[in-house]
Amino acid sequence: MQKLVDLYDEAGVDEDNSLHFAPEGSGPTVFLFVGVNGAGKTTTIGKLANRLHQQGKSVLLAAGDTFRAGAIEQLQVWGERDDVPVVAGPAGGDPSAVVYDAVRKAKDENFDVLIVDTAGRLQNKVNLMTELAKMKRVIQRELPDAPQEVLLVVDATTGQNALSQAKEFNKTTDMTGIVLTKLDGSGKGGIVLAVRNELHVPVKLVGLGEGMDDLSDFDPTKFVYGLFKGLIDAPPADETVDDNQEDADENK
Ligand SMILES: Nc1nc2c(ncn2[C@@H]2O[C@H](COP(=O)(O)OP(=O)(O)OP(=O)(O)O)[C@@H](O)[C@H]2O)c(=O)[nH]1
Ligand SMILES: [Mg+2]
Repeated sequence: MQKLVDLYDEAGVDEDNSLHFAPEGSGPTVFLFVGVNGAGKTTTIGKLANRLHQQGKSVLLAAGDTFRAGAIEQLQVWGERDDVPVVAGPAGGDPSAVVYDAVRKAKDENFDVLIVDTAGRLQNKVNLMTELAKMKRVIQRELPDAPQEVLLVVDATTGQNALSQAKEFNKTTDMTGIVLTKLDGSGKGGIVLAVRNELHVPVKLVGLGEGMDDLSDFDPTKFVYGLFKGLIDAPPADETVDDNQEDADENK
């Protein structure tokens, strides 16, 4: 088992799993979330905003999914829950205009972090990729060092399809990290190993449920054990059981 963890570690030598922020005093940090519909972008944004807000950072959300019915309201509900403001435009409106307004507000009002939600689906895939590239340009025009992270959200239960998704998104958005969601479900996310080996993009966050606190930093060791659980019979925790057994034996 340790060998598997070592293999994983070797594949990720010099891998940086941490989220990158703008240096103190150099303007807001921007995180852009991308991924197919249903992957968990909006939910992850809600959880991450809560975490950052709890850490004392001022957080602003941008409702860049103007396409799917109810998407703006979904982000606004998270904003209320997290107690962070949300910049939104009209349903069906131009997502880049919303992003522009949000970046201006984040700059003018000195927010620490701006998190941008995007659509998982537009009229077609080409439109989606064009729109994402445009949003990124709008951000960069106002803040040359942003976005500090472009995070691809991947549903751990989607298997092989996740790899083609990742390649597609990577072409236009140059992602900096992966968020692996729904690890609480039956999917173990083995596909992430493939994504990482082919695209060399680290997993930075994992989603473990639908609740506010169900977000965790990525821990490669735990992840590998999770993947192969059931194939091996001696996870490290068993040592404790053995100790107890010895005690029980001594007490006989
Ligand atoms: N069990 C579980 N469910 C999750 C997790 N993350 C998201 N979900 C659920 O997955 C569904 C889709 O999540 P969303 O956040 O709306 O996904 P999205 O990527 O924003 O989707 P679109 O807005 O349609 O592009 C929701 O029902 C979420 O509650 C997770 O880590 N675990
Ligand atoms: Mg969404």
